[in-house]
Amino acid sequence: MTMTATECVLELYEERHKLEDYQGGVPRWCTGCGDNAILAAVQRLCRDEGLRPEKTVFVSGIGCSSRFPHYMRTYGFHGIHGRALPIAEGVRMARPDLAVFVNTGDGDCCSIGAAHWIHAIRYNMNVTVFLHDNQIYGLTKMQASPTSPRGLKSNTTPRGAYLEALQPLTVTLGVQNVSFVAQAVDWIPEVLYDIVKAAYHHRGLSFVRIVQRCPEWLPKLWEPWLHDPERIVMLNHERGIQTSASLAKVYKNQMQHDPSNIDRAREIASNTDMLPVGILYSNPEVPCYEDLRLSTTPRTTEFIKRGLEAEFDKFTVWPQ
Ligand SMILES: Cc1ncc(C[n+]2csc(CCOP(=O)(O)OP(=O)(O)O)c2C)c(N)n1
Ligand code: SF4
Ligand SMILES: [Mg+2]
Repeated sequence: MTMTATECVLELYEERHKLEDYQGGVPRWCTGCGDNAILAAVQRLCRDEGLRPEKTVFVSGIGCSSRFPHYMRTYGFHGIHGRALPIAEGVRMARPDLAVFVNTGDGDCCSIGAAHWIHAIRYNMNVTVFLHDNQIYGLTKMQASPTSPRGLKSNTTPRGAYLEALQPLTVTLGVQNVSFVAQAVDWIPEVLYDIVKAAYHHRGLSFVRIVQRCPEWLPKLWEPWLHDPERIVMLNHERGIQTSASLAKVYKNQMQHDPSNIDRAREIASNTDMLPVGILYSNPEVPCYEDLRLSTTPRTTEFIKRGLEAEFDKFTVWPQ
């Protein structure tokens, strides 16, 4: 069927979505919660990339941050505590045509979900993961998480947390098949957006740790970094992201870092004296699990029906 020019224009017009088309329920997060900034960046990404709401899924676990899918007008799955990653992998395996995102908290990902986190990195499925790291269990009212700083007083550590904080970047960079690791902070929206965009475009599992402020339970935690921008190191590279000239006037600590260099990425991540912001590592050549699997097992309707029948036949009770 041939189309007239007007019909073509109309069709293109229908495909374009406005920001409001991605906005779901009104967020119930506290005023000043860093989750609001992450939501704004992600909704902007969806609009700019023209993601089709019916072809986009946000999967989460449990926590304040895990309320994220409710605030998107796309498909969503508010899952089980710690289980966002395996749910997202299941979605991706069954529907490789969908864009799949994960929103997970530091408790959700690094505590109860830690085993899934490690294996998800190794499986390297094409999923964009945002770790909302506020260094505390927010929803359940202030228990220490694995990323809480040593000495932090909380309901479960009234004398202060005894252990050094777990570092999500070094853990992720240590896992076989890691393919994309970045770090953002909620209070630099321009860079947060650039990182979210680079993560979305990466083929494979992209892991973005976002330093997210929780003004309700830890209002002072990030003040030193807010008051002294030189404590932040901006990672720049032509294959990563570039700090704009106006931001570079504020964030003067700039570093050239080639994101294909994993040894340097590990060095940067393990230096806890600085807070690197940018893309630490990116390797699009790492195979994705769904590509390996789906290339050998085509998911046609006929194939699925045959598989199901074979399974049911195993339980058939034949009359004697
Ligand atoms: C199996 C299970 N254990 C414990 C809980 C209670 N719980 C709900 S959210 C949460 C921690 C959330 O912390 P985090 O993932 O950091 O999210 P935040 O609220 O900080 O965004 C806990 C322990 C639960 N819902 N399910
Ligand atoms: S408790 Fe903290 S993490 Fe939860 S909504 Fe409030 S500010 Fe955000
Ligand atoms: Mg948390």
